[in-house]
Amino acid sequence: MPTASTPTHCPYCALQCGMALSPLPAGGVEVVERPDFPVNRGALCGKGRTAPAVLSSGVRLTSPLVRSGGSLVPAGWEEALDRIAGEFARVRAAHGADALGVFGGGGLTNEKAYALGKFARVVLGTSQIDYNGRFCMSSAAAAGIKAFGLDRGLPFPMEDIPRTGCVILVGSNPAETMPPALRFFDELRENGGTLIVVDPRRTRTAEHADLHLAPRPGTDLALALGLLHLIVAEGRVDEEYVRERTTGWEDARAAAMAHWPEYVERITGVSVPQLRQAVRLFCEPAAAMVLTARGPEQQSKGTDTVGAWINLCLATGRAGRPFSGYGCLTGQGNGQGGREHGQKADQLPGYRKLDDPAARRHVAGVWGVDPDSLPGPGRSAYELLDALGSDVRSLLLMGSNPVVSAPRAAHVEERIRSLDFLAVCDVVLSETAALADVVLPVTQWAEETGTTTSLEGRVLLRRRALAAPDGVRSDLEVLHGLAARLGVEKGFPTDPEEVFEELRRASAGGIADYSGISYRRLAEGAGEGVFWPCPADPADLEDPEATSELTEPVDGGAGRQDGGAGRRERGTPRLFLDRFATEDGRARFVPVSHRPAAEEPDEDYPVLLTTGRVVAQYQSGAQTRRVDELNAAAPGPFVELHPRLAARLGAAEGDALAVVSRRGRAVAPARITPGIRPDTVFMPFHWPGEGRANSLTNPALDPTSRMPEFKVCAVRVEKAAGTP
Ligand SMILES: Nc1nc2c(c(=O)[nH]1)N[C@H]1C(S)=C(S)[C@@H](COP(=O)(O)OP(=O)(O)OC[C@H]3O[C@@H](n4cnc5c(=O)[nH]c(N)nc54)[C@H](O)[C@@H]3O)O[C@H]1N2
Ligand SMILES: Nc1nc2c(c(=O)[nH]1)N[C@H]1C(S)=C(S)[C@@H](COP(=O)(O)OP(=O)(O)OC[C@H]3O[C@@H](n4cnc5c(=O)[nH]c(N)nc54)[C@H](O)[C@@H]3O)O[C@H]1N2
Ligand code: SF4
Ligand SMILES: [Mo]
Repeated sequence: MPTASTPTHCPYCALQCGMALSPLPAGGVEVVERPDFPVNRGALCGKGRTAPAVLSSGVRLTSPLVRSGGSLVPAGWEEALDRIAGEFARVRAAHGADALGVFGGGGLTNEKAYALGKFARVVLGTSQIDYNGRFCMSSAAAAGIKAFGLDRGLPFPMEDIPRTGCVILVGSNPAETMPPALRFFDELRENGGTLIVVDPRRTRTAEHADLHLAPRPGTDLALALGLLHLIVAEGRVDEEYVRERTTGWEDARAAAMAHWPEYVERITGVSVPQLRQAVRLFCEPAAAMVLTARGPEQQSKGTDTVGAWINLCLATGRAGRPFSGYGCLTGQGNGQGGREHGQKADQLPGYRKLDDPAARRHVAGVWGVDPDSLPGPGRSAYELLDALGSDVRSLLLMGSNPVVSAPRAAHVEERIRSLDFLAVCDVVLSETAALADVVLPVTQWAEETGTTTSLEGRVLLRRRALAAPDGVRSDLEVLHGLAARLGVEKGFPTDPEEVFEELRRASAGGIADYSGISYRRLAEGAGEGVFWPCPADPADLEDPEATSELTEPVDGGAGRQDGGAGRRERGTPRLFLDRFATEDGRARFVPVSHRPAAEEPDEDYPVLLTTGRVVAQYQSGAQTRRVDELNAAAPGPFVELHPRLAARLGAAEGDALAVVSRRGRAVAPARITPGIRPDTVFMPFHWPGEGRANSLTNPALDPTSRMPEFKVCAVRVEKAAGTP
């Protein structure tokens, strides 16, 4: 094992901050700064700084567990793997391959996500695979593909943010969710640019803004349409750009013109003067950006909502030009790569479509199987969870904790309990792992090598820095062992680099083309990574057969960019500068109109609930709730509410509040702040049990992305007996 410090990246969010791990004399590692990595320049949030705490044996699983007589008891690896393979074979024989389900995660490395998708299609033969990224950025991805022909969260590096004139940050709270990224917005303002934050709460991010718009949750679509209406009315459309680089403007324009500013004010609660001010700040500088995160995306109309914000960029000529554009701030550590290589229900590696015959032929060729043997597209994440125990009888879960993080969680928990068989691979005994029949303890970020793709589309190498404890195996070893037991001896290597080499070939010629990226190249220099698409350099590939295929142009689509010599080293940091990734190279406007949330307040449920995050906890909290320092900073759930609503309830700070929706009830202490809209309460979703926010949330799905409506539902708030 290395004795010097090993450069790597944080295990948590999509910023993928650079850090180094240094061995400690008494064993284990400590985090040291890596100022050479350009995105965070050494800065880390508390989660990244304390990440090694989850490596210690006190908090993690170090032995497989097998259910016996109602409880989970330690077992050997052979027994545990035999049991899973045996159950999967039995269920498949009795109910068919689609009775087997697989649920993955956006935190898994590219190698794991790729191997998991291949395992489902080739070994199990099931179409029933999806992953938690569906709950994350799927609406932005769908809107990006519609408009630009390609989904890469940010089409430019973060370092471009301080060089634009104005950023509208819609439903994104980087002060809590990506603290080192706040620097880019502060630098923007130091350079004379402006920041507009759109959030129903005056967040710590909004404190950094020049203008804070606080719309009613679930009304971002109307807000964007109102702004576009004003842009047209004030003659601020970039007619030449619209003519030369886009299609579909007339329909989008007509839809926007139906959204009068006064009408939009009534829907959103954002005043007409504020709308006008936002238009002025956005349109006056030479360049501007719109960045969205989960606020506008996690809605049952998230795809249309993001489409409306993209329309705003297109009408004003702010896409595919230097320091301008639309971007989505992807969330999980490998949220970007995790959606490119095949763990999504409708997808094959390289961001290929499972229902595209040419894509099936290419990938089946790399996998050495008959294209006709590949199943078709399966169900989306919530639909898959909802089908557990009925159509889907046996599940393999890797990298998610849906008992805490899925919408309508009590129902999802009940579905999980009704499974014939559940196998979970995790590093800790998560709330979902605790329900499993077999739990497999796996290695973590610092103990294994692998690649992730950050929110910028930057492929990065995480390196093994210490040995894993005895009794623990990697996810790749698990898949290898299960495949062998199910009769597939070859094609599931345990060496991550070998998996990556296959992924390169499988992705070649696809939209997310990684064929020109190698571990060697990723390890070069300061480890700044390579931006996809990065088609292969023929000299790089050993296999001359593959070379001719790999050097074909990137399906004419990806939109050649700041190419030239730099391209081979860094890939493609900036997309769309010459053309968009559509067939005709033009961006497409989408005609969209306002519609209400799936559940609007009424007499019985008069208040809006929205949900999100706090800085010290990560997601379902499975990892961060096991770190003392983070628990001290964020010990439990709370209900954020406005003083006026608190007064109406007769509630004081810290009083136990019961929040009740049509799906369930949650109890947590009141946190009173004038920064939130009086018609809205906010709960973070990091905790299980009584304070579980997802007991309340609405699984209404976006028709295109199948994203659930985490960001708005109707609730009743009452004082609960006792103190929580
Ligand atoms: N500390 C921490 N950091 C994280 C994570 C974590 O769990 N904890 N998770 C990572 C992941 S996977 C993700 S996806 C990202 C998420 O990163 P963000 O999107 O920044 O996080 P959220 O808190 O979910 O939502 C952002 C904001 O949306 C606002 N909002 C709620 N409803 C609406 C609405 O209807 N419209 C608008 N415009 N805004 C609304 C909320 O008030 C909130 O401030 O964070 C990543 N980073
Ligand atoms: N109400 C509400 N709910 C939400 C959201 C919201 O804003 N509001 N946001 C949604 C979003 S954006 C997301 S991304 C989801 C996330 O929610 P989850 O999918 O539950 O995400 P995590 O809590 O990160 O779960 C990851 C699990 O995998 C384990 N793990 C970590 N690394 C590995 C690995 O390498 N291998 C294996 N096998 N396991 C590993 C962790 O210990 C943990 O148990 O939550 C969604 N739920
Ligand atoms: S901002 Fe994200 S990547 Fe950076 S240290 Fe924090 S959790 Fe890790
Ligand atoms: Mo996410």
